[in-house]
Amino acid sequence: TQLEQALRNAIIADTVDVHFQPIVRLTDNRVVGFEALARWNDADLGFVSPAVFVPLAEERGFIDTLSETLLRKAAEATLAWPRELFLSFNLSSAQLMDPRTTLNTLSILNSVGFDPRRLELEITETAVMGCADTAHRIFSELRDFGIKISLDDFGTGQSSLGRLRDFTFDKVKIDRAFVSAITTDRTSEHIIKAIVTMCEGLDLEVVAEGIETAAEADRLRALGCGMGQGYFFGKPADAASTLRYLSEHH
Ligand code: G
Ligand code: G
Ligand code: MN
Ligand code: NA
Repeated sequence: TQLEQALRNAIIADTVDVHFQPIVRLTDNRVVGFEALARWNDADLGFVSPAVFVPLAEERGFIDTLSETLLRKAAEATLAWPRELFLSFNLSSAQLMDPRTTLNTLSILNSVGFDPRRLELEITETAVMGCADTAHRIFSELRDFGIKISLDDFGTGQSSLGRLRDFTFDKVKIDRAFVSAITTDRTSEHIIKAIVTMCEGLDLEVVAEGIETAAEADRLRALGCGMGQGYFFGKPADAASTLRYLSEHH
């Protein structure tokens, strides 16, 4: 298809970019890390969402190439950051079924000079359903090198709790759907409260995603949620803007 060809060309021409969105500690709003997000603005097609081109790359078997390029770019960008913040990177389901993922990831980090202990890989609940054995092995290999694993979009997939029981995670990211309802809907508030309590018991870190207002941040802080991410703290921005952001925020 036209889209597929354009994406292949963009990967070859190295024009798929990576943006960064801040993740803050809610107690004092200090920036503790950034999530890397793929951005592709095609000369002919205009802006294409990663929600479209990531699945396409997976389906056509070039997600590895795309993802490796993005991870390299993201890790390189962190070298200019003024302090040691973590980098969170989204891993696709196809990569969790590919036994080469661990070595590929480590060799990129090694060549860039990025400490694996600063990397977190985000995985959605549906992604770990595909090939549980391979995913288990990849998880434990990655964690042996100090890479952390986050469960992304928590609460919206199928069998969220089953995932928590069957796999070892370091962090849970509460889906935006719960967060955006927290100030208006008691049910969402109770659900978030329960997730926070559960994560304390399981010794998991918690990030609330999609925080857009001060009221939402206040509510989450009061509920004991450790970290937050969303437009209220900062939108995803390119490497240069991220450096500027870091010089303006503590
Ligand atoms: O940034 P945005 O909301 O447009 O992202 C849409 C979706 O694409 C999200 O689910 C996000 O996790 C995913 N995504 C963004 N960048 C990457 C990436 O580099 N790799 C993978 N696998 N998914 C990504
Ligand atoms: O699936 P994942 O959680 O990786 O997707 C992250 C996406 O959510 C990013 O692509 C980003 O564009 C989007 N996002 C981040 N913060 C906010 C927010 O505060 N509001 C909304 N609507 N989207 C957000
Ligand atoms: Mn994510
Ligand atoms: Na998410």
